[in-house]
Amino acid sequence: MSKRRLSKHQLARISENQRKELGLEQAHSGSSETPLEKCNGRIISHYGQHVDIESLAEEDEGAVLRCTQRSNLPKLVAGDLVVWTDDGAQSGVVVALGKRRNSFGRPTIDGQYKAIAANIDAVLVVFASSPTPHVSLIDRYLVAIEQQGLDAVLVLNKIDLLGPDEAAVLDNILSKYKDIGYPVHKVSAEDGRGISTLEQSLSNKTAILVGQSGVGKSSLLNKLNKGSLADVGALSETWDRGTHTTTTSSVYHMSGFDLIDSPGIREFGLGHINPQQVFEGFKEFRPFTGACKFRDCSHRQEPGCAIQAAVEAGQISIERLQSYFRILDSLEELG
Ligand SMILES: Nc1nc2c(ncn2[C@@H]2O[C@H](COP(=O)(O)OP(=O)(O)OP(=O)(O)O)[C@@H](O)[C@H]2O)c(=O)[nH]1
Ligand SMILES: [Mg+2]
Ligand SMILES: [Zn+2]
Repeated sequence: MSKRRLSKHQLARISENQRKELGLEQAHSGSSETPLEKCNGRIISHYGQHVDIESLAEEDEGAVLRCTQRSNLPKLVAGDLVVWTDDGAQSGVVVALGKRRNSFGRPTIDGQYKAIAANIDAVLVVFASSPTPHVSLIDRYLVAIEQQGLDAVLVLNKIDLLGPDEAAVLDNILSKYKDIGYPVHKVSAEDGRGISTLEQSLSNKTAILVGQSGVGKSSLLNKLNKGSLADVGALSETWDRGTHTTTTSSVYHMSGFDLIDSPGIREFGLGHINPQQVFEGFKEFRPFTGACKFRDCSHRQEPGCAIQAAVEAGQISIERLQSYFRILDSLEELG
């Protein structure tokens, strides 16, 4: 990425966000990790052996520099606040990582949690009519998002492509999530519908776009920016899928908020999550915690099951309960 200068307005906002982060962090600090007030940079993206950081140092605030990182540090991710030192040649070394307020991530192949981005306020789960959306993928995302204590927002993109039948099916899906309490947005990165409402909801936040390859995450970012920033790729001609155009997560400054674009995925594994966390990840189940007759109720066929009763009473949708079972079954297969 080439070095770019940010506008005065953007610089002012970064400092403001930075101060906000410091305030938050000091309120519940007490850890031995690097205090955030010492941080002078923010990771914009991670490429192979390098990271691009945005300087938060007074002298060159907003400048973007390519850095290496000390080998004792964990893998740095977009949104991390760090301490870097200048090596005098328009580049630098990251020497410390500030305490992460939170992170969003997914498991590695051996089931270890791996962060994708840090210090975020909302996760935008993007889906579209094409590639075909899978409700169980949405639910997997929601479990992972809930487990990290982050706010989830559902974004249906490409509404310009919907015929009436398809629109009705998707509306039905969306209304279920709305009932649970998740904000939902229907947008088109093509014709701009829904974009300004989405934009308003992101004010002063740092949000990350996640979802399958090809659903239009980068296109949405460009539309929200009113100009082209991120590369967009066509869908595969043979398969109903994207072509993995975005290859690394990157922070972009928009007007009044920050957006992190992330690479699309095919599957979202939950190898880092245990069955109890899956239950908690279905947030409409939580009021019924401990209410079943049997303490180890599987909620499948036991008598006196509060979850089954809630389904009967229309408080939990049968689709979500089935999705919960599917996720549990997939965890068992793993292991
Ligand atoms: N009709 C229509 N096409 C869209 C819309 N948004 C994106 N597309 C198209 O969908 C394709 C994929 O868009 P991208 O923005 O690259 O998708 P992505 O989610 O960033 O994909 P990855 O980077 O591979 O994860 C491109 O051909 C876009 O032009 C939309 O709202 N309507
Ligand atoms: Mg992309
Ligand atoms: Zn039960």
